[in-house]
Amino acid sequence: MSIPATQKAMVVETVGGPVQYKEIPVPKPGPDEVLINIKYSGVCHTDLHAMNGDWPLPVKMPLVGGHEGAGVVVAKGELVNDIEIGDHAGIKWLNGSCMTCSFCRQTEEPLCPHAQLSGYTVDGTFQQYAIGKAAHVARLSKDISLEAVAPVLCAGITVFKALKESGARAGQWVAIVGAGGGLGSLALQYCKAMGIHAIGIDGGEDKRKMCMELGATAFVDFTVSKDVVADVKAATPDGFGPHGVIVLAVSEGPFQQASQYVRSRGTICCVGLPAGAYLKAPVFDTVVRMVRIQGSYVGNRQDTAEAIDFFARGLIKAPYKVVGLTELASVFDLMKANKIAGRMVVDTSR
Ligand code: 8ID
Ligand code: ZN
Ligand code: ZN
Repeated sequence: MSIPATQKAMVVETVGGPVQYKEIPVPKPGPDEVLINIKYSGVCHTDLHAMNGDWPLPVKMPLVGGHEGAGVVVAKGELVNDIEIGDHAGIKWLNGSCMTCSFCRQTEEPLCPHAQLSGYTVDGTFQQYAIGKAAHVARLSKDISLEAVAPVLCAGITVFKALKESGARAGQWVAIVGAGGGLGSLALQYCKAMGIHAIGIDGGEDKRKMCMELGATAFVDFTVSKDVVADVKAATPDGFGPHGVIVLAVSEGPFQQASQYVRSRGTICCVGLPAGAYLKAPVFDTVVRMVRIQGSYVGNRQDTAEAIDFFARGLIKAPYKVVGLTELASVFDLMKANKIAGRMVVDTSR
């Protein structure tokens, strides 16, 4: 396989942007790494946070963002022997971890203090050739569509993990806050596949229509509802509210609102990462209703394999739209305005 010396990439030079289409060198994989010819990459809201330097976590600059990259392995280091040139593979948020700390030893590698993050602390997938640690790249069978699976590599893994963390079982109810977005649309499909009733919460008729088509049992439009709390509770058969809440929204309000409609004994899983936001819930209510509030952060290698397996079995079909890599800036503009229903995926060849 011939590998060019240079390639096309979208590069952010300074915090705050903009993203610029550039010709940059193709990186060389280290001994435990693979080089993947990225064909498609999903665009996650995290990529926007990275460009804007929103979080209390230093971001690499200049930066090639992106962490939902699917493609073909074109080179590998000498220590890599369980993945071959020509195999299909995906680069996810967790690019690598130390494998020896107490978190890594217990397959809690997202908590590794030395973790490398794709499109954040190391260059990611908004380029034609990207590097991943062989131990962490997602294995993809060749019959899987690379463009369709791309969003699963962050959004899918993350919501699948959050649903597991929520403890919700088949037949129970979960509210998906931000159901019309990238993570949300996949969450609705995982709920459906897992036999969980989903109450989608988001804004606008387009998102309502999409959420109902994706299998939500009910939808609450937070932009028109006079009382979101009452509407969410009323969507459950006994009116006591959902057993789980997966908060994916990129604003602080819904994180605090969730404690008002979650069912007693229920779990609120915080997944969205709005800049500078804080959690606030009444202590009295949290105690006497035995509410659990917790964070959920991507997934480990096993969650990755399982999330992809759901997709490979044809159980996960969330809407996505493919545009050229050169259009990344306009994707970010739509994302800022909350105008993307589902996921946008960039094609690195154009
Ligand atoms: O591991 C993690 N915890 C993880 C992994 C991946 C992504 C966390 N994230 C974070 C991202 O960094 C981002 O902060 O999850 C958040 C959502 O990512 P996304 O799904 O990629 O974003 P999106 O496609 O823009 O969707 C967000 C949706 O939230 C809705 C918007 O309308 C949009 O559809 N929303 C908002 I903003 N406020 C809402 C509200 N009050 C709301 N929906 C309901 N109620
Ligand atoms: Zn992501
Ligand atoms: Zn570690």
